Amino acid sequence: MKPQINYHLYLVTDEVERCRYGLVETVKRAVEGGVTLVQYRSEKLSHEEQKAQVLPLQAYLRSVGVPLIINDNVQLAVEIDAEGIHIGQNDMPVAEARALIGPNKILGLTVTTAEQMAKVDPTMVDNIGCGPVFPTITKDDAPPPMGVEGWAELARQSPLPIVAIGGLNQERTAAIRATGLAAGVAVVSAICAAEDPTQAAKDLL
Ligand code: TZP
Repeated sequence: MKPQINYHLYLVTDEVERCRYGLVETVKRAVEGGVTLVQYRSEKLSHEEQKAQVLPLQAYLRSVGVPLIINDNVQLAVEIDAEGIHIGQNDMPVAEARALIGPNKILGLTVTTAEQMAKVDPTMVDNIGCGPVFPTITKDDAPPPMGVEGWAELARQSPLPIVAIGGLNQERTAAIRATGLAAGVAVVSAICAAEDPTQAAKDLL
């Protein structure tokens, strides 16, 4: 059975050196504030380094029943039996990713244009990550920000639950939620770089 996912407050982790209290402790504090889903994302580390980092994180998340999604590294997700993966348009084709993870895992896909949205196959994909809504310092190769209206336009065309990402803070998250179109919001720095990740999470609920 596919896990039931609550996308309301989706924490995406940054490289550990940018998590103020280290990876597991930062995530722990954030979950205490209400994070509902966690994605492990590392752009720099080798497979083995990622695995060494993610296993203690997975152990903690399992203990509290919060699902773990792995960004890009489908093989890692399969190896550690994570709840799902998130891939971009330039990663492997969704059908291939779905075949590797099987029918009972969550597959998230990044969409940034109407053309990409029109091609989404809801029989393969479970959720859409869409952004950056605002400028972000976290993703080097991010396309230009689309703004809340641009995001809402894509969200109206989404055949699946859609999550907003990119430069989101308390006020901007409220603007996204006010559209009534978001299954959730995803943040990196608003939580990972916060002095108090628990309070930061609470402020984004
Ligand atoms: N994809 C689009 S923007 C982004 C990703 C992974 C980074 C979002 O990070 P932040 O710090 O919440 O702007």
